[in-house]
Amino acid sequence: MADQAFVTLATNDSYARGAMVLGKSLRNHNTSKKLVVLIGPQVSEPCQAVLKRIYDELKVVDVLDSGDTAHLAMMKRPDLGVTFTKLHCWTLTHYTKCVFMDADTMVVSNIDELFDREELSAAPDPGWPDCFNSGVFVFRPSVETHGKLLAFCTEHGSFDGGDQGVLNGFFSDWATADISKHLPFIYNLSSIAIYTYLPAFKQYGGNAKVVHFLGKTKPWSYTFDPKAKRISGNVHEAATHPSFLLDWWTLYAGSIVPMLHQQYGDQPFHSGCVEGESQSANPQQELELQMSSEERKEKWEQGQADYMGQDSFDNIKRKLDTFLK
Ligand SMILES: *[C@@H]1O[C@H](CO)[C@@H](O)[C@H](O)[C@H]1NC(C)=O
Ligand SMILES: *[C@@H]1O[C@H](CO)[C@@H](O)[C@H](O)[C@H]1NC(C)=O
Ligand SMILES: *[C@@H]1O[C@H](CO)[C@@H](O)[C@H](O)[C@H]1NC(C)=O
Ligand SMILES: [Mn+2]
Repeated sequence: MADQAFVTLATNDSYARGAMVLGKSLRNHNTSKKLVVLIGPQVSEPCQAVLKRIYDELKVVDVLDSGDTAHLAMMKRPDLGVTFTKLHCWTLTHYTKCVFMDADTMVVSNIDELFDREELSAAPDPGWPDCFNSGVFVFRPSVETHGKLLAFCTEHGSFDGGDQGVLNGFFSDWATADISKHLPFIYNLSSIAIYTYLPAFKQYGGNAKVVHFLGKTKPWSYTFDPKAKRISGNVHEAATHPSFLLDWWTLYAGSIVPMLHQQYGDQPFHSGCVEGESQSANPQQELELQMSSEERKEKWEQGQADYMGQDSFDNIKRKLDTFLK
C-alpha cells in the first residue's frame, strides 16, 4: 500500500547502522509498506547512500534550521532536541498511516498487520506497564497533531526527558481507553524481559516479532568476527540478548557491510567487523571470558542468568560432571 509506511529515525552514523539493519529486516520479511528514514544532518554521505538503497524515502530533518514552530519549540526546550526530531514523523502527511520503529529494533517476522491498528497503538513498557513504550507505535500523520504535540512539549516538557514521556503525556488515555491500542508484548520483546520472566519467554518467546535492543550498549557498539560468528565487547549487556544480537550482526555483516564498502570506496570506515587474528590478540574481550564470577553471581541472584550462554544447561552439566568425577 503506497499510503502506508514504516518510519524510523537516525540522528548519526551509529544509529544509521541500526536503521540499515531494521530496514533490511523489514525487506527480508517481505513488507508491502513503504520504508521512510528520517535523518539528522550529521549522517554522513556514504551512510545516506546506503540508507537510500534500503529505504524508499530519506528525509533530512534539521529542527534547528527549520525556522518554523518546531524551531520555536526547540528554542524553549533545547533539552528535547532529539524528541522534536522524532515528532517530525507526524508531518509525513503523504501517508495516511504509519508505524514508527526505533533504530535499535529489528523485526523477526512480517508485522504488516500492525497497520490494522489505530493511532496511538503501542506495547506496554515492561518497566511501567501503564505507560506505552515509544520504540514501536502506530500513528496517523497530521499537521494538526504535530502542532499540538509541539505545544504540549513546550508547555509540559517530558517527564522522562525524552519522547516516551512526551507521547505518554499527550496520549494519556492509552492505558484505559481502548484495549485494541495495546499491542501484544511480543512487539516490544526486550531482551531484558527474556530474563525477568523466563517462563513466559519459553511459552511465548517463539512468537517474537520485534526485538528491541534496550540499554546503553547498542548492537553496533560491539565488534563481530564474521568467520567465527563471535561477538565481543561489553559482556554485561551482551549476556542479556545473545541470540538476537547474533542475528543482528549476521544481517549487518552479510548485507549491510558490503554496501558500506561500496559507498565508502577507498575511504576507511569503522564497520565493527574484525578479522580472526585481532580477536585472539585480545582474548579478554571475548564474550564468555569477560564477566567476573562475582558479577555472574550477582546476575544469578537477580534472576538474570545467562541461560543461553555461559549458564546454559550444557555448561552447568559439564561443571557438575567435573565435580562428580
Ligand atoms: C547518536 O545519536 C544518539 C541518539 O540521538 C545518541 O544517544 C548518541 O550518543 C549519538 N552517538 C554519537 C556517536 O554521536
Ligand atoms: C519473501 O518473498 C520471497 C519471494 O516471493 C520468498 O522467496 C521468501 O521466502 C519470502 N520471505 C519470507 C520471510 O516470507
Ligand atoms: C520495551 O521494553 C523496555 C523495557 O524492557 C522499555 O524500556 C522500552 O521502552 C520498550 N519498548 C517498546 C517499543 O515497547
Ligand atoms: Mn530504543
